[in-house]
Amino acid sequence: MTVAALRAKDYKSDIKPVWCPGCGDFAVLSALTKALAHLGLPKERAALISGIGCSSRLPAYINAYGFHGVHGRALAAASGLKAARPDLAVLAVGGDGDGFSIGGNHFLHACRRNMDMTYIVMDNEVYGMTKGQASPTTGPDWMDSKMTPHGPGVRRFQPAAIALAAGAGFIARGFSGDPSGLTRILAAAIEYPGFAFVQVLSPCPTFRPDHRDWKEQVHGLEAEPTGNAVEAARILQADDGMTTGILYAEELPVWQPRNQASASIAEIEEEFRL
Ligand SMILES: Cc1ncc(C[n+]2csc(CCOP(=O)(O)OP(=O)(O)O)c2C)c(N)n1
Repeated sequence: MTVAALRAKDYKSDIKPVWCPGCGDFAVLSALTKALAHLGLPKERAALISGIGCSSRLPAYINAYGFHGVHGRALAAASGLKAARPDLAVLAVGGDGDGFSIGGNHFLHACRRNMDMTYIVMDNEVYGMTKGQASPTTGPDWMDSKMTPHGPGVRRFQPAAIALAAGAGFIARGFSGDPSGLTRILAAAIEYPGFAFVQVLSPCPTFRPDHRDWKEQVHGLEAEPTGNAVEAARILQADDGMTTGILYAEELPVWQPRNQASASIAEIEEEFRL
């Protein structure tokens, strides 16, 4: 019996997104379902893991396995799942606050551990869910938050450069206003054997209406994706934060737990009995 190919809409759950009108995350959801359909990944082979935030709601809108965990811990949960179920395509998703602030330490170590998973950060340079505080990627002089009325005043976190320094082998940046470019990047990230990091510039029209001009600011990487870390460092040094494309892709040793033998719940209980 042949199984009918899945279409993008087959990966959409019947839960209606509660994102604000114009939120860039709608386009990320749609690009992701298209990438999954393009790859022909069966729904029962995909798992989406998130922390907390508007963007972290995404797993609820995808018709696959999903886990909506605690703030900043998407990568920890995703790593545990991948260790236990290496057969699954594991995707961690969330926002810049979730991933680079409270989850920043997990981001660094996920990059260097290089488990085979995809990490999609919908970067809107703000904490959307908690109504618009500055995040690590907010510029130093953004003054629209009552929490930082004079601007955060600190340098931005540079997710792509930091991922490279921490040892990630696949680093890309997409834009929700370029859905077909984003679909291609997401498909390549899911296919990549190792930790694939995708920063998606995904505007929050509610708290960052100034991002309307992102459309004019983004520009595609002119060079072919490089597998040379020194060349990638040069690209990222010159990067204005708006360069889209696959910025670095090199296959590196993938970490997996040595002992895949699984214990029964009874055996685990026995081991921990006092
Ligand atoms: C331990 C903990 N601290 C703080 C919060 C409050 N909180 C919920 S979402 C969030 C930030 C979300 O921002 P981001 O990850 O950028 O996602 P967005 O909502 O912008 O998509 C914060 C601080 C929380 N839920 N748990």
